[in-house]
Amino acid sequence: MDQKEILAELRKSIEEMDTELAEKSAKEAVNAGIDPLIAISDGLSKGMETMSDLFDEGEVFVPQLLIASEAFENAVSILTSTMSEEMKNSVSQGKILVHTVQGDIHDIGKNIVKTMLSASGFEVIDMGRDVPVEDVIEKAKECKVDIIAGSALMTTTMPSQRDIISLLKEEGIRDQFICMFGGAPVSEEWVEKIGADGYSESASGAVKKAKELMSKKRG
Ligand code: B12
Repeated sequence: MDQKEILAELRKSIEEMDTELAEKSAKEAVNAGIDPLIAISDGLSKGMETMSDLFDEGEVFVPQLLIASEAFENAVSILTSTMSEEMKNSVSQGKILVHTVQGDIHDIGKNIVKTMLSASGFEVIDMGRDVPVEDVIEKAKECKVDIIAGSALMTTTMPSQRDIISLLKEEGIRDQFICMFGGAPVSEEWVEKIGADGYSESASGAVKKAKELMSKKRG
């Protein structure tokens, strides 16, 4: 099988929620020497995009999304298992704290973003979901992260992203952290309105944005 066929199989495995196929094609990708990032962004993530669209159209439901995301994560751990040694020796792209905001337990998208960031060479600290604003700031200070990245999936929890910016300003440390936000209801306009630094509607876009903001920071 060539690269194109393996990528198509990875995509299909998520669209068909086939964990076995996802693992099998991830192993094939590793054996064929395909860059794990390409396998994730051009294979698995394409499948997840289809699933999200089908959900919006009422063709698939929550349990199917959960099975697809489990297949996604299993495949990613196979794809990235061979990377770890290489990654340890490479210069970190930056330290990034990811979380799902206070009051919000949706973490499928946040986990995909986390996976893509760490596969791209970022040092990722994952605080999980429903994380209080104060805890985010404390951890960011303690770990001296470069970027705070927060996911919100509900209109009712988006204000926590604004509260993070407000608290950073209150403490006089806003300029110490790059703040990036995302999640289905979040938009470029919202992120601009609350005075954050970056937004993306996708996980691969989040990596691109994080790299862009880091290179600005590093000059
Ligand atoms: C799966 C799901 C659940 C699962 C979550 C499982 C889990 N472990 O995450 C379960 C069943 C638990 C659940 C529960 C609830 N849910 Co729900 N859920 C969804 C659903 C169907 C899909 C979300 C999802 O995973 N999408 C797939 C991922 C891949 O997409 P994504 O998260 O958007 O992430 C992508 C981008 O946004 C971006 N991104 C994400 N995060 C970040 C972060 C950064 C920094 C960046 C740059 C980018 C980025 O990259 C990701 C990858 O491409 C949505 C519907 C929808 N269309 O969004 C409703 C939805 C979000 N849920 C909703 C609701 C209301 C609830 C409940 C309150 C239901 C209830 N009455 O109990 C509870 C929430 C409880 C709580 N306190 O959080 C509503 C929210 C409405 C609103 N107010 O805005 C939605 C929109 C459904 C609806 N149409 O009503 N839910």
